[in-house]
Parts: sequence; structure tokens; C-alpha cells
Amino acid sequence: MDEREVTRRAVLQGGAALAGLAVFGGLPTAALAAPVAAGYEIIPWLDQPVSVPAALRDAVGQPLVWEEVGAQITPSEKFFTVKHYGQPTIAGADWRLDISGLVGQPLSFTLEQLRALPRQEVTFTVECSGNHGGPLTGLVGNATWAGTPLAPLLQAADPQAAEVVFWGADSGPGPVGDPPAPVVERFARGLSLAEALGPDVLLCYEMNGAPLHPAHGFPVRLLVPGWYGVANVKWLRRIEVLGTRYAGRFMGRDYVTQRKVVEDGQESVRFTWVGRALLKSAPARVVRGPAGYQVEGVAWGSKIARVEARVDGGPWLPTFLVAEGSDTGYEWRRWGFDWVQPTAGEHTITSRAFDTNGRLQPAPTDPVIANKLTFWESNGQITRRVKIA
Ligand SMILES: Nc1nc2c(c(=O)[nH]1)N[C@H]1C(S)=C(S)[C@@H](COP(=O)(O)O)O[C@H]1N2
Ligand SMILES: [Mo]
Repeated sequence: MDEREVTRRAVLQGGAALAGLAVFGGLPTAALAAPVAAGYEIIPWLDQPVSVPAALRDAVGQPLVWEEVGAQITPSEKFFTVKHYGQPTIAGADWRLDISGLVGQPLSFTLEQLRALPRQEVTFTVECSGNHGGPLTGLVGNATWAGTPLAPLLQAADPQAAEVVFWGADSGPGPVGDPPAPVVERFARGLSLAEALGPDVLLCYEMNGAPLHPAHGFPVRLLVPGWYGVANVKWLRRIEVLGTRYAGRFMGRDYVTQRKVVEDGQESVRFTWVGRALLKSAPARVVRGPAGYQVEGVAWGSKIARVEARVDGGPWLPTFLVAEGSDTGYEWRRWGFDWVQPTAGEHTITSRAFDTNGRLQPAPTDPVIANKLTFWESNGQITRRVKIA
């Protein structure tokens, strides 16, 4: 590969992309030091996301600015937040995590006790399942999370049933009855015991090397790598083993996908709750350098095998994957391609990801997307618009 190509690819490498050296050869250190090196310019998308609608402003904060995606890790202060019931104030010293319900041995932990237990890290791309479904498009970010594995603690509590509910400290109006009764509902999500015992499930107290920020769940949140954001309960207060399936708001009323299906010749609607993350990719930005244009993006939600992109609805082109990050399938892979001599004017860029199981990110016309009646789990292929001067 010629030197200009190396330099252009170096832009995509962003910050400390040392793993990339093996793939792309000796990158100039200057290019590694900054997300966009001197002489490079980001071309903003024409289709800029709408600002967070007033009705959602209490719940949704700081969506990702796609043009800023120039490194593997999303800085914590730029990481999106979702708070359905506001942000509870919790003093770390007073906080306790209880494991209770149908257990042989109820347990209770202080923050200090959890921090003294074996520490495990995972880099995981958290995406809200509402991302790209409605007007919002930046509800995704990649961070390195640390905590202690849940499985040994849950096992020590000797669970006697198969449903595990994770209760947050936050609560809001519980819509029971008409008119609603004056009661509140706590934020909670359920997992099966088998899911909760997964080796990567963490009681997480750290994000990108610092204690969890209050917005991200201080002192402790559940971290369930491979699942949509809603499973990752913040401000965790209690883990309860139940003898029945839990059907709170965020399992049975909200975060429920409705899809048209045809069964026995009859069209009907099927309701499924949002659970595991789905394969997805998105173009992130177009960069112009001295040697030409490069399109950069990310792909996540599964182990990424490859990503293809197309310009103006033309043939699908291969992209290169940046050799950075873990291969757990939990964190996004950055990809890019050299956009050779684009003509002046408006263009569209579309991407599609393939995972290592041979699955393909669905097109918007795929029935799995097209037959959806709700906006959750919108992992269809994304097209952005850009104008080349
Ligand atoms: N206790 C509690 N946990 C929660 C939520 C919440 O409102 N309350 N929102 C969930 C949703 S819908 C998402 S997408 C993620 C977002 O995590 P973040 O705010 O750290 O980015 O947190 C999840 N955990
Ligand atoms: Mo979410």
C-alpha cells in the first residue's frame, strides 16, 4: 500500500491505536495522537439528527455526535444517558445491595465489600434499543466497564427459583387503574437465572477507569454485555429471586416490540420484549485529507466478520476493519473505506454489517424491520447524506 493510503487510514486509527500497527504498517505517530490530524477535515452529514424532543429531555441526555467518533472508546462525559425516572441521589457509604427473595441465604453487600471482590473488566458497546427508531440517533457508546462478577454472589445466595429481578433505586408513576392509583413503580428488569449467571455479567462500579458517574448508575449498575441498554439496570439496589416471570413496565409495557406476522393465514401482531443486542452498523463520518476522502463507521451488536458500504445506492464495496479492541463481540469495530474521487454534490452512504455467524444487518425493507409497528430494536441498515464541495 502506498504511503498516502497509510496516512489516510491513520486518520481512522484515532487515539492510541497501537493494535492497528500490525495491520497498517508503520503509522506516523503524529496521526495517532489526534482523532483528526492536521490537514484533515470532517465533512458534517447533511441529515443532522433533530435535537432531543422536549417530551424526552428529562429522560435522554447527550446523544453521540457521530462526526466525533474517532476513537475506540467513547469518553464518559460524551456518553449518552437514559433516565426514565430521573437521577436518584445515593450516598455510597449508606448504600447496600441486597440479594433476597426465594434464596436459601439472603445476602447484603456494601460498596466497599463489592470493590474488595475479584475485579473484572469488559469493553461493551451499550445501545439503547430506541436508537434510530424514532427521532434519536446517538444513543450508543463504547466504554470499558469494571466490577465484580455477579455469578459467584448469586450462587452463594442459593437461588431457589429461575427468575432474577434487578431493582433500581429510581421510581416513577405506576400506571395502575383508570385513573391511575397514586402509587409508584420501581425501575426493574428481569433475567432468567441462567442469563444472570453468565460469566460476563457484572456488578459494575467503574466506567473508563473512574467510579461510575451518578448519571450512569453510581454506585453500582448491572452490566449485561451483549444486551440492549435497558437490561443494564443503574442505581442497583436489590436483586430478588422470584418464582414467577417479572412483568414490570420495562419488561411488559415499555420496551416491547410489536411486529406484524402472518400465522395460519391470518395477520396478527406479536409482542416481544427487548433483550439481546442486534447486529448493526452505521456510517460515522466522512473525512477529507490531503490524499482524498475516507468514510468511517462502526459496527456492533455481534462478532463482526465484515462490513460493506455503498455510495448512492450503488454496488456494495468492501471496507477495512480497524484492528483495535477485543474480539468478544461486545464492543464495536470501526471500519472505513477510501472514497476515491467523489463527484461534487450530494451523495448517500449506506453500510451493512455481517457477523461471524453469517448473519446480515437487515435492509429497511426486510420484513423483520418493515413489519415492525414500534420503534424499538431498529437495527436496519442506515443511510446518511453528505455534500461534497
Ligand atoms: N435504574 C435505571 N436503570 C436504567 C435506566 C433507568 O431509567 N433507570 N435506563 C436504561 C436504559 S433504557 C438504557 S438505554 C441504559 C442507558 O445507560 P447509560 O445512561 O449509562 O448510557 O440504562 C438503563 N438502565
Ligand atoms: Mo434504553
